[in-house]
Amino acid sequence: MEEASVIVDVQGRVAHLRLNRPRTLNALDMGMIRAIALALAGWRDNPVIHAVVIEGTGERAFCAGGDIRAVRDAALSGDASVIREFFTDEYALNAAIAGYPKPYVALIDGFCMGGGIGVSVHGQIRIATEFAQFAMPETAIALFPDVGATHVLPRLPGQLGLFLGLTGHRLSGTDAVHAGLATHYVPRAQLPKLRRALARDGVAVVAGFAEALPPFTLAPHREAIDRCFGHHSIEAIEAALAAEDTDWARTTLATLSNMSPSSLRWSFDILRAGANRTLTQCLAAELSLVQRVTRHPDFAEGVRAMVVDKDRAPKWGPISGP
Ligand code: QUE
Repeated sequence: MEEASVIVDVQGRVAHLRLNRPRTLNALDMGMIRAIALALAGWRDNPVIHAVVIEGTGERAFCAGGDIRAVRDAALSGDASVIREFFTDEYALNAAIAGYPKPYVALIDGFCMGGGIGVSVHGQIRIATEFAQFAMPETAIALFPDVGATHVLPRLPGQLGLFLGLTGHRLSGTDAVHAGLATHYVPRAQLPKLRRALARDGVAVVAGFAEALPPFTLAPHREAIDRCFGHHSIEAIEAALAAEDTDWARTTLATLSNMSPSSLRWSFDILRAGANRTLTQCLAAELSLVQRVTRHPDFAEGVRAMVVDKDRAPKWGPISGP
């Protein structure tokens, strides 16, 4: 029998979900999304279960994203219903996690990107180790920060969320706590002990495992981030970065120049709009936008360059709407 892509088991008072596609860095496919949603629904009103813990198998990833290759294949063959169903189920899962009536704990010990952010950040407790790497890298494949990121990112301090969502900047575990994407920093070596304590005593034990943080590595750039990313358009942000005359600003401008110029614009617009929307409204707007952008030629080209051929040299088209 094929091994389960989500391993489900109950240890003491705590139910565990383990994302189990380590060869694809636990990227979420349709079967995994449905398995997580079904398990959560079953535990919701089960009085034996006091909390849910989600983690990834393998050493490298919590969850590196979604099955974006399948989405590209569906887009290229004109199969709109596959795309609609995938994102409808994924975003419904993100909403179910946000509204879950019991503590939901993500143990993030490796890559946590895209869809991985969506199955962790909406939960009450997000524990990051020294091997965690958080990012929303969608502008590199001409998508946009989705899975509820249009609600989460605009609520981070200052313009930090817009910076993260447009550049795809990777945050370490401790930086993710500083930014507000994670809630606690716990070293990998402590995870076995933490799992046992969770099963025995519940989520109250988490605070006792959390360790002090080194300084935020973006602290020296926080003012420049707010100054440059506070503008009203991508052109104005790029002009502000060009005027800074620092290595950080030159690197950031170079990063933006690799992204789909169309994607930067629709990502900017939906991230700004998300500041004034509820999570439900954000997910509805994302579901509408994702069905349009996955038909844009930049999306198939971006996934080709970053995921399929891995040449990292996308040939973007001229700026156009989704
Ligand atoms: C930007 C992205 C994604 C990406 C690479 C980028 C993304 C995504 C994946 C991914 C990772 C592992 C897999 C997979 C897809 O890569 O969103 O199928 O096994 O899901 O540069 O946004």
